[in-house]
Amino acid sequence: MNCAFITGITGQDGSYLAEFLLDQGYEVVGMVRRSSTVNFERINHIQDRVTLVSGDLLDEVSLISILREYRPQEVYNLAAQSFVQTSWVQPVFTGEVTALGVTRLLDAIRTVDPTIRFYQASSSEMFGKVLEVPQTETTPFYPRSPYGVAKVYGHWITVNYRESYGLHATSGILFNHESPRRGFEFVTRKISSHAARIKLGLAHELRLGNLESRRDWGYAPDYVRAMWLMLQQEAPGDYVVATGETHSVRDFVELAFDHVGLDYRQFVVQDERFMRPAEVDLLVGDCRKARDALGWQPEVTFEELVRRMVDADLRGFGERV
Ligand code: NAP
Ligand code: G4F
Repeated sequence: MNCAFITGITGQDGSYLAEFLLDQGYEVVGMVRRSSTVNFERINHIQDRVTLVSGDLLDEVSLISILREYRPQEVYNLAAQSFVQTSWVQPVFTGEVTALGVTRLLDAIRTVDPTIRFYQASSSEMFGKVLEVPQTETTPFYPRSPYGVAKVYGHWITVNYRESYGLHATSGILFNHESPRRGFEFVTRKISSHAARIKLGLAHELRLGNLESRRDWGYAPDYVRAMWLMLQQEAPGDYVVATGETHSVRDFVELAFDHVGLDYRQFVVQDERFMRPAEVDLLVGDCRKARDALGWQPEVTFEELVRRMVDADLRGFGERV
């Protein structure tokens, strides 16, 4: 039985990837951080089918011990301080986890078993103030946040360990991907949860920042499939994973509120607190390489994604009313 080790298993992507790998017959080992309250909501339903181990990307000793004990063939590094806005408030911490954390894990792999296949969760945020439209694997990076800068470091250290030590180290440059399991602080879930709560009479307004920024939004379960496909390739590499479509935050709001029969203009309030010191105005990816080499393509459309998120929140909040 193949064994896969996932950092960030309690997050949106980690939970979907764990489900996917279990379905493929993998033994799944997931790293969780010690905290005073348990936050296993996204993996409650599979908790008895995965092995959860304590560790932290800040602590290389824990990474080495886990690799020595479980001997995985594949490692998926999904753990990160992943919220862009927080990266301006905690830039050093973001760098420690999201940038240097990658080096700690790569070095643990090099020390324990250099045949392990490694996946790094790189991000379209690295393109930032985009230098080319659409963005591909060769588009130069111009990050616009401490998070984006940290991800650029994570990307290049992955390439460097591949080239320096011959590791099977792959960087998946994933564009935004969402789901009903998305954290409430990210704009899509903030919108879907507010549309549902307003419809149910549980809230009366939605405060947002920049409505004009554009993102290439896909569906998270489609994207974790791409991660796995990358590690099944003979050679490691870099892959853009995206839908090729771009929509504004305003488009997302309009669709979400339309879906519950409301006019968003009556509820949305622009609030300076949610504007960013430097914005990424436009992201749209060209995933031709992933399509040709991996046979990957997205299955859920933007409109369907919005509907699924709003419907899930209507059910979730509806049950609590
Ligand atoms: P998420 O929901 O925020 O999950 C992040 C995970 O990282 C959580 O499990 C968190 O654990 C864990 N974590 C944070 N700091 C850690 C540390 N010091 N040591 C160990 N674990 C730590 O993120 P996501 O949306 O699933 O994204 C997964 C990865 O893909 C992230 O690296 C993100 O930056 C990257 N990415 C995401 C997208 C996207 O659109 N979702 C796009 C491109 C790249 P706790 O539960 O304990 O906080
Ligand atoms: O949902 P967001 O916070 O996602 P962002 O910044 O694009 O980052 C996400 O995607 C990246 C991939 O490109 C990942 F690497 C990263 O980990 C994360 O998953 O914001 C999207 C857009 C931004 O332009 C933001 O300014 O929505 C705009 N926005 C407008 N009002 C808002 C809000 N974002 C948030 N979070 N909250 C608002 O009230």
